[in-house]
Amino acid sequence: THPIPHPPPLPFLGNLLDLMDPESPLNALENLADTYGPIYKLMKGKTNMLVVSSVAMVAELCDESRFVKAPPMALSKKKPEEKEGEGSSKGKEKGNGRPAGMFTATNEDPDWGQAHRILVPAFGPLAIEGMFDQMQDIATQLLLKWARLGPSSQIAVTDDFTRLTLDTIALCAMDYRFNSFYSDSMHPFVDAMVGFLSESGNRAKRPAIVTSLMKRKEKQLKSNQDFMFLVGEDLVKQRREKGSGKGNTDLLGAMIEGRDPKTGLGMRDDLIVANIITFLIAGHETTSGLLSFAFLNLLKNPDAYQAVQQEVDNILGRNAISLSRLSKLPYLNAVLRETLRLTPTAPAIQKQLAPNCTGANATLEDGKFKIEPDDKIFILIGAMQCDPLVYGEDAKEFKPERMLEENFKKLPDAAWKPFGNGMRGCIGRAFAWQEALMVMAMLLQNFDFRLHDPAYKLRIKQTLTIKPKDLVMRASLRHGMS
Ligand code: MNH
Repeated sequence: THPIPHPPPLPFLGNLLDLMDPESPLNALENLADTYGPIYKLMKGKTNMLVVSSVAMVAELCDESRFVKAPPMALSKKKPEEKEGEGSSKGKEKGNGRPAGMFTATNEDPDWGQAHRILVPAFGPLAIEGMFDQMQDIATQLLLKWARLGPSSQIAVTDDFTRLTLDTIALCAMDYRFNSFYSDSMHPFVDAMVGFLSESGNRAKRPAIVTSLMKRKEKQLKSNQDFMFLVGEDLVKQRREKGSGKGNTDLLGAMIEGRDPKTGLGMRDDLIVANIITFLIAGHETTSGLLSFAFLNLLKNPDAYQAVQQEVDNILGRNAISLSRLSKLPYLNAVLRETLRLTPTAPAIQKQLAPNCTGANATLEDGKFKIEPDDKIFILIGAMQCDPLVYGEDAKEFKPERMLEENFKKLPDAAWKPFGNGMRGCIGRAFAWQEALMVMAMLLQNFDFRLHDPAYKLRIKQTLTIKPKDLVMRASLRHGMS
């Protein structure tokens, strides 16, 4: 075996300082990959973090019999303490007294298995198609806002896309309206969520010992979390009282009424609440980032912009959007795929060795690099998706053509993983895709866009996800309002 390259660690802080890039820790990790190669090691506290960025090694990491998801450090709770009984746990026994939502749970957590089995059909193609009208409702609010603002207004792109995606997931998941387009200040739930996310993100960058000294931050984090849970509990209670009446197109209804085919049991209320919060968080920042980067790419690449607008005009004309027309937009699909290749908005995922994985299986590149059971393996999705061995020397350029179906099909499986992998891959993928296609199509159909500052240069704003920083556009209606 070969030693895994690594920058020199510092006593006590480990390699933490290497992550202290003024722009973003992600940037720092990518720069280190340029120096140390497609696999390198960082010491963070007591654990080693292996950072991987080649398609070949990611292909191995996608083998679910050898590697499993390691729940993200920034969000993970303390270890679950002893659980009572089997199957669905009593739930109050976890580190902070609350169960883990699907995103943060481990594979072994019976709460994950239960939620997964109940929710996979609720996120399936038919259910998502059933959400079309609600998605369109919110998209129309955005359209009207930009139409009324008029061509001389400066549009804060990521802010408005965040309003859109948040209102969309809340309406589709639980029939609740945040009405973000009707107020300058955010809904109190959203404030709590933003506070919670920003402190969770900051924690990932600080040594644990520093965080443990910041009592005020600790209290704030907890009170934000308490508030989200209170609102969530209230929503579940109200729904139980009035019944869903919406069938299974609503995720809250599916969780309240659904039974686990394996155990016959329904989900506990505290688990439903944890997952509602998970969907609101996982379901909005990523999609809003995707939409923002997609517009930036189009505005920086006039040929692609023209091609996609032409396609939208050919297929939609001035007609209302429908599901069947949305399925006929290959170039727009390619624009979204290429955007998530260059700037995957969930920029990294973590793996670790599967339990009982030993010998040659516990290595990468045929025995070359040995992996230890405690190692956390960090996949830099963006760097991996620019692997020159797969994407060539122009890998960093925006070229939607390489993502048209006939070319996309020929890529190695591991070469495009913005939605993660296998059974722990994104459950909201079809939801996000339908929403993004619809919004892009509606906006391109109705507006001409330009950058407020034609010289805008991309800088990344990183929280748990990434977005383009300070992106400002102007929008003018192409035809009158109909
Ligand atoms: Mn989503 C998991 C990316 C939209 C809900 N999502 C993941 C993972 C990635 C990801 C990557 C895997 C994480 C890991 O391996 O640790 N998700 C995205 C992107 C978009 C997105 C790039 C939009 C673009 N996700 C959505 C939407 C929802 C959602 C929309 C909900 C409505 N995602 C989830 C959930 C999981 C997840 C829940 C965890 C699934 C599981 O582990 O069972």
